[in-house]
Amino acid sequence: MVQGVIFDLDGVICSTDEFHYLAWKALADKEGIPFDRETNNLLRGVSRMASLEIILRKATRSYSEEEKASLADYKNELYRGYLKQMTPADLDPNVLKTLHTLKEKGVRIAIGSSSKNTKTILTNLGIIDVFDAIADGNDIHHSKPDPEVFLVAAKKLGLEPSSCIVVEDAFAGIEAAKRGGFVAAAIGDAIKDPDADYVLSTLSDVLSIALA
Ligand code: B16
Ligand code: MG
Repeated sequence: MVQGVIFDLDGVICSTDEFHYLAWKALADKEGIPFDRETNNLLRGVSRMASLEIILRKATRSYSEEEKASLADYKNELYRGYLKQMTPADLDPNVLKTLHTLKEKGVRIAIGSSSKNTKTILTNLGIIDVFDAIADGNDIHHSKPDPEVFLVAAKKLGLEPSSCIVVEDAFAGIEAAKRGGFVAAAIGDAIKDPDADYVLSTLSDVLSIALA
């Protein structure tokens, strides 16, 4: 029986994945590094520094650790600029309804995100108090595809991984869910992942799985 649902944030609860893309694109253009949507998809669920390393693979010169730290800060400042514009009006009503329905039916809900900006985003969207637990980039040492963030979320919920569904838009997130012993439901870019247990065309599709 499903007792909990752990939601990824960027690309699942909200469209901040597009802000990540725009900020990385601006950085790549500034440095003269090729960057497109395909490369951006490789960054889904991956930590900020690991994302930068992926982008720098196409650079024509090497970067010192100091330069890398400064580039990561530059990207985060651009990204946080986009986050400032977010309000509860940016939350899809379908998402909010799904969260409330799960809670009404006694299913515990959590966030499992690699992002260190998770709490800013949830606050701006007005849903920080909706979740029973939040595990984010500040709670972990290893980002997806390592299962750590989902294991922390399950622990905070007081549930076993096998009784929780993870909803993810990233291949790295589906891998993390499976490695952690969770049921993996894919949405967005991750629907192409053959390792997903379920495919969702919209977030409310998780209700028929969780409440079956
Ligand atoms: P930050 P998720 C991930 O969030 C994003 O998908 C990924 O693109 C980003 O690099 C990572 O968070 C770290 O984000 O720079 O805000 O700490 O998809 O796991 O919710
Ligand atoms: Mg995501």
